[in-house]
Amino acid sequence: MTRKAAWIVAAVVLALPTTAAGHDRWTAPEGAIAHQRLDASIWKAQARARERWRKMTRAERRRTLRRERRVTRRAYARARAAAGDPGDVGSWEPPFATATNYKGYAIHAAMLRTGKVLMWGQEGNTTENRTYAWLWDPAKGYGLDAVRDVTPADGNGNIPIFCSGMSFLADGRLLVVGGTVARDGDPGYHDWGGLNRAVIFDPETEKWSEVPRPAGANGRWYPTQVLLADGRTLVVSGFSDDAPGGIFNNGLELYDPAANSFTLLDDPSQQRATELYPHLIVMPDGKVLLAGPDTDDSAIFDPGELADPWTDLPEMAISRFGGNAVLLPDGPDGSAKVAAIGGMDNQVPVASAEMIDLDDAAPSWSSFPGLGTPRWNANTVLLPDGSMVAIGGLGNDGRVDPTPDPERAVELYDPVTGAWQTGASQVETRGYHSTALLLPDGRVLSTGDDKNPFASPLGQVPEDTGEIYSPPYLFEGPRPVISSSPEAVRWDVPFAVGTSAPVDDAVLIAPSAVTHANDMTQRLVPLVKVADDEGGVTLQSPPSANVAPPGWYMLFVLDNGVPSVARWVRLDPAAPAAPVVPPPPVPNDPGPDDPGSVPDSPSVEDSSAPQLEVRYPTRRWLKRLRHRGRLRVQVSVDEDALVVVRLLRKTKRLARTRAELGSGTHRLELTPRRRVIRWLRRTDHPRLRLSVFATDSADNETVWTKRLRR
Ligand SMILES: [Cu+2]
Repeated sequence: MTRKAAWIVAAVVLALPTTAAGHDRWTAPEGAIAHQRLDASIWKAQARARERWRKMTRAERRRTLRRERRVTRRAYARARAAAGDPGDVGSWEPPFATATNYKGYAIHAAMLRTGKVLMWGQEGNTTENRTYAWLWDPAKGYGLDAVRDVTPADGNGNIPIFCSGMSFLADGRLLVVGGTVARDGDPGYHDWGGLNRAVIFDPETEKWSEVPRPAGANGRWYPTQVLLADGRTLVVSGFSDDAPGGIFNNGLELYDPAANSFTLLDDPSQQRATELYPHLIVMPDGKVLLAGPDTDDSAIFDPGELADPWTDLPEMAISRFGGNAVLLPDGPDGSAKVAAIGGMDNQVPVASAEMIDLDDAAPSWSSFPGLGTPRWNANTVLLPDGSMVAIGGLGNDGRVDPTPDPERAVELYDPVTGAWQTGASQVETRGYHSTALLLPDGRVLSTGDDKNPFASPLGQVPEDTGEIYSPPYLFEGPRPVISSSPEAVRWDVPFAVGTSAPVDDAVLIAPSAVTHANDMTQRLVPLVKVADDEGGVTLQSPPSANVAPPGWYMLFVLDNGVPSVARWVRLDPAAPAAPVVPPPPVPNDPGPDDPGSVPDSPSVEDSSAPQLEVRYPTRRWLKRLRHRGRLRVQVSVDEDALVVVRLLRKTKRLARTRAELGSGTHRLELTPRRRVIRWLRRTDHPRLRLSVFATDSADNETVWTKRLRR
């Protein structure tokens, strides 16, 4: 950056006191100073703990670890005993080590399409400016045996990529731009400076490669990246490498994977001064929404108008540094709704949230249901059933606080009720520099936090740990299984997926690449079900790369809200034109290929009524109706029959569904009207009855009826 540009930036920083100007500066300069003091106190305590650890004999280290693990086990047992029904609050597994001996903590975490999780942070057992990176392979279990060192290095040594930007390329490789070239207090620096390098991690080879930086490029510390619909990556914000540190790099960059090169967008009309780690999300029209964290970080970037790409939107209500921005799941045509959740405003952690809907005629930020507890540096993870979970964060201003805190309990957002509900508690604090992401098996990994070792119950373990959360849907009955799926599909085409049982929903979820409460990649796209096939479903891929940018996604199918384990599917313009799709079966139609068969005709001798079997969620029927607004009923008949299912209150019919069914097992769905659902939500003990009539073609009828109990 030129000296003039730096001067302009400095002027902007002075003019706008809410613009961050340092690693731990969020708001006013006084606050920045206070925070640096706090940060220094943590580092000093960490340095003392490291020194103690270094001086210990092997036996002493073993004893300390044993003691810490014992206390952790007890804390875990206590948390588990205190938690409610896992079907309501979910459930945590005990912490497991991912890095030890102060090697590092997961400031960054990325879910790779190989099923492994790539993590990295600042190397902790040295005073040098170094990164430690590692791969956790969940298939190998938990703990250090399942972890492999993949620290990036070249001929000149370690590449300090911590505090960089991170996002996936269309082929599944992870692009990492920037990092830390100088820390606050390093020679010549009184604030942080960004690394002027970029690297790519290939999940296939599990190796890093370096991308050349163009002439005139500068460093980036705390930048954000976003993959565009055309496969290029936009890079925004961060501190440059210029001494003495703390100088914003306000130019943008575009990375083009075909040329493996960056283009600088440095023109004043293209530049934008944002808070560090701004939130950037591709919208259904292909433009990029800037959604915080500062109030004036509210704008649209148009990649089709690079000469003058920015259009301001109305400001957010409050500043949300360390808050989350989540693209709220909407229909298969994409979502233009983004929620900004929690964060820190004027040094005060907040529970509130706000949202914007770009489909509105005049979009502006309005209120969104707030969390139950203030959180900054939490992570909010999208779940396959369209709900989300807020994990960790801090409710205080970041001081070392060893006492258990309410932020250790997750909060679950239900889009049907539009409310957050407190869930189960984890054992460790996951605050500043913590990460969380969805695993392909539907569980959620929570890891990191730079207050280690103080985050653990005894505060003495030189380890980073992970904890895994199982959301309530994993306790609600059998999971559907995906038996087959294409590896790659184009946009807007039908594709067949083999499943173990009929399924009602399917979603694609883009894997997370997350750091500093900023998930730069997660996105949930519901899919249209085109047809139920024999042994599976036909789904329609997302309509465009704006709705679902190119790359690898986790495909989940859901049965009554219970997700399968995901299969990896790539959205790729070069995918085979039309994946094999079986024709939708027509019940009772012998088809043109079967001229020998004759249609069943009603038999005059038929005097036996259909055999009827009915199953429904006996324990959860009311919850299903209240939350999902519908109830699935499984009906088995031994001959062709007209089946009518009714939900009754005394003699009043609340819902009905009818279908002509062939011999076999079928699923039917009851969807009462909205006012019935509202009534159910406010009635503790609704007295309802479920009745099923099956009538065959000779008018023989079987009736099944059951009083529903809570
Ligand atoms: Cu940081």
